[in-house]
Amino acid sequence: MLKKQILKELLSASERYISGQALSRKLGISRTAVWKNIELLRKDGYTIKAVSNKGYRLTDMPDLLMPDEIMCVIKTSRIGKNIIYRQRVDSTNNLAKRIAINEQDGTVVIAEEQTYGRGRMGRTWLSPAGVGIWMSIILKPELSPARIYQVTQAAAVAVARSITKFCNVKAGIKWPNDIIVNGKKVCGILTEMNAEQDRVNFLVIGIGVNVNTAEDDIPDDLKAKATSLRQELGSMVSRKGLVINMLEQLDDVYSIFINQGFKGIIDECKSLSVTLGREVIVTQAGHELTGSAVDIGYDGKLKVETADGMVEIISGDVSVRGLQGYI
Ligand code: BT5
Repeated sequence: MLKKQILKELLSASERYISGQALSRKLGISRTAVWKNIELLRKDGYTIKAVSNKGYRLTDMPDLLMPDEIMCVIKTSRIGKNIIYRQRVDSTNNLAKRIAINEQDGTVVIAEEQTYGRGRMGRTWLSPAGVGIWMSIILKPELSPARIYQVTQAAAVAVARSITKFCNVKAGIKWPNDIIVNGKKVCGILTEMNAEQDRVNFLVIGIGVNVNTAEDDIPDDLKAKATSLRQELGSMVSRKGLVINMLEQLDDVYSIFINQGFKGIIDECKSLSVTLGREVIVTQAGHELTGSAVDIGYDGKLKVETADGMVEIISGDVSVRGLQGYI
């Protein structure tokens, strides 16, 4: 707690030095306690310069997704007020599901590395250390389990918005859960829930973003489909800055969804879509259908015009002609 308060003071002092005396006065603690917590911050990887008669100045920060730093600056009403951080975990979704019952709505689990990152239907999600954003958000909405697929789309809107704004590159949504930049996937979303027949106990929204992954670190069989923001922008991206922005956008879009329902986000869903107006192949429980993606309904279902008429889809694997290798 003290460590977090001192970090906050150092961050707001920016380029200026702040004296140990000023810190001890402001936080109501002894100068020894100030010094001890400065040492703890240094152990976490912060470079803090100490100059006699001037005080302390933060000169460098680790490129780690440290919760204290995120919680200090984030401006949200619900999401990210509580952040649980791990260097390495099997899957942030697994950890989130294990602890969700006892954690508050909006709790975020973030890891630097996942050893068993998961995609949908038991697929593997590559999550190497220090280059991505691998996080899960615990939500406790009063929502029928039948509408959970809409929350995935709300999250996709927030992620696409955030990447577009923060990285200044156009990110689109491949319905329902992929975020696409320049025709390739940079992010996937995995929503899981714990529910009773008509009541959701909790939801876990898992978000995986390839931020600074180098081209060589993407396996050959994925190169045609997957990319990272670093590859598309030609420069490194601050994971911390992006995570903060993303949590703020998630908080905003989720509030709109809770207050207004899916209709509050439908326009943005459509305008960010890279699926609409394209030929698609949808695979659902082993069945395949081909058609043209013509609309997203007010309930979030994808409307596909097929040779046999209009079909409405809630979930499934969608291949879009012209994207990720579908010619
Ligand atoms: C997804 O599944 O796209 C959902 C991914 C969710 C990952 C997050 S990370 C935090 C949280 N914790 C978890 O354990 N998971 C969530 P799906 O649509 O099924 O796509 C999976 C497919 O994408 C794989 O079969 C690969 O073909 C491909 N893939 C695997 N790793 C990838 C990566 N890092 N980037 C892009 N594509 C990848």
